[in-house]
Formats: sequence, C-alpha cells, structure tokens
Amino acid sequence: MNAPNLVHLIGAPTDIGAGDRGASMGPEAMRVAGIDRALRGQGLTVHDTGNLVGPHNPWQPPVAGYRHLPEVIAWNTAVHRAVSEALRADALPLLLGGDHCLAIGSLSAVAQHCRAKSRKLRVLWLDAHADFNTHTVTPTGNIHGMPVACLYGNGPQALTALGGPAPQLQADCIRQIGIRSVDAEEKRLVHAAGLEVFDMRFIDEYGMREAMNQALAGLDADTHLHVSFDVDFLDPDIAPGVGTTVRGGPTYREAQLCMEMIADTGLLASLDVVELNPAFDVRNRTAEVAVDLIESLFGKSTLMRR
Ligand code: 6HN
Ligand code: MN
Ligand code: MN
Ligand code: MN
Repeated sequence: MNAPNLVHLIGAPTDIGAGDRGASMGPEAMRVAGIDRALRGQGLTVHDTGNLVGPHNPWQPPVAGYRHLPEVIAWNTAVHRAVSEALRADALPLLLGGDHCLAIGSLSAVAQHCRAKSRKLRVLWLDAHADFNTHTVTPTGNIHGMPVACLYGNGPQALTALGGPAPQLQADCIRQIGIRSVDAEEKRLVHAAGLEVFDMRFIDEYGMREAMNQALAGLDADTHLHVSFDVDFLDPDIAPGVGTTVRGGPTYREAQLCMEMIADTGLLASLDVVELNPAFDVRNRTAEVAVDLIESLFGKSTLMRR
C-alpha cells in the first residue's frame, strides 16, 4: 500500500506536558517556516485543518506525580479525534505540536487504525529522550517525559486507554533513535521493557546508516510507518529552539540521511513534529531546519537516488 498523497496538518498549540512554556507557539512557527509550501513542493495535497483548542496552561506543580493531568487528557483526546479523522479520510496526519505528551493522542489513534485494518505498525521515535518515565520515577512530573510508557500501558487509565484497552503499542513495534538523556530509574524501565534503542553511542560507533538500516528492517508493504519527531533529537547547534536541549545529537547531515532513508521506504503514513519552542529559537531557524528535514522525509533528495 502506498503512502497517502493527502496530508492533514493538525495544529496542537499547547505546552501542557512540558517543563518550559513556549511549545504552544510551535504550530504557527512551522507554518511561518513554510511547511505547507514545502509539502506541496513534494507533490502532496495539503489540507491545513487549523488548530485544535484545549485548556490553557495553569502552570501548577505535579499532583501525585503528574503535572496538569486533566489538561493533558483534554488535549490528547482532541488530538486522538483529529488524527483518527485524518486516517479515516485516507490522509496522512501531520501533528504540529505542541509538546511530546501529544504523541499519546496521535499514536493511540494510529494504533487503533492499524488494529482495525489489520496493518502492522512500526514507530520511529526520534528523540534525545526515551520518554519512558512513570509517575513514580519521573524527576519532574512533566508528562512529555511519559508518552512511550503510557502507550505501553503504564500510566493513568484515561491516557493508556485512549483508543481502546491498553496497551496501545506492542513491545516490539518501536525503535528509538538519537537517545542520549535517560533518567536513572527510567533506564531500568527501558531495559525491562526491552525497547529497541539506537542511542548516540550506537550512532557514533556504527553510523546513522546502520542505525536506520536496523530500525527499518522487517517492514513490508503492509506496514504503517509512524514517525514521532521530537525536535530535540537534533544537535542543539542546528536546533536551539527546544526547551530540553541535550548536546551531542545528530548533525544536519546525519539527520538528513535519517529522513531520506525513511522516505525511501515509501511507507510513511503518519507524523508528529513536536517540542519546537519558538521562545528559545533564533530567528525561527529551528522551525526552518525542521521544515527542511520534513521535505526530505517526504522524498526530497539532492540528485542521486539509488
Ligand atoms: N521530551 N526525562 C525528562 C523528564 O522530565 O521526564 C525530560 C523529558 C523530555 C521529554 O523532550 O519530549
Ligand atoms: Mn491507512
Ligand atoms: Mn520527546
Ligand atoms: Mn526529547
């Protein structure tokens, strides 16, 4: 099955799960950087569905290990609905975040869609972080550090059961790439769950090409490929506009190769672009880099294609 030609842009202007304010400005920064034009340039039909609405950020401390849980539930419910609608319309949902907690809503919709269509699902989680914390081990209570755990069934029921009984994801469907900051207790959970992680050490030793070859192994024409792109995946030298920068990430060229190898599969069927924080950016540079990389993700290549 070919990747859809129609893209639904879904703006989710919130920083409800983050530790800094500002990711709520992400969707508009991506539009200003020309996301729409870039996608059309790749021959896609783009429908900008506008921005979802949800509760404002009350900026409160955590309660029982969760910050802003009711608001996080409200935003994810809205995201779940919009992503489901796009998939039903045979469009490719492109979620413009917003912080990474929103991947709970988007991936629960994608997983539900795949179950209904009996399609296999592969998730590529491009991130500096594993996002596998739980309310008992989180150092911050920020739910953007917990989406992968929630999708594996470890979290509050209102989040884990979005889209049907938990877990939304099967243990073997995710590949994490670019990881370089994992909290101590979180690390134990990642090992116990057996997540397949291509961390920066792996990329240093074997290269992005080998990491992607392995992360993309075993796909077939019937696989739905979802990319959850946390912009802090990128090295802060090229992407300063995020709240949680971690040095030592992929360079511009490594990130391009990563995107191009995903594009080559022809299987991309849903995408999150999250954690872009214009309050930390320099002249919208990070949004522009993100748009540039997304063009490659949708098939733009320099000259040579083998
Ligand atoms: N993100 N591990 C830290 C926490 O607060 O749990 C950072 C999480 C960052 C999450 O960037 O999507
Ligand atoms: Mn589909
Ligand atoms: Mn993340
Ligand atoms: Mn991150």
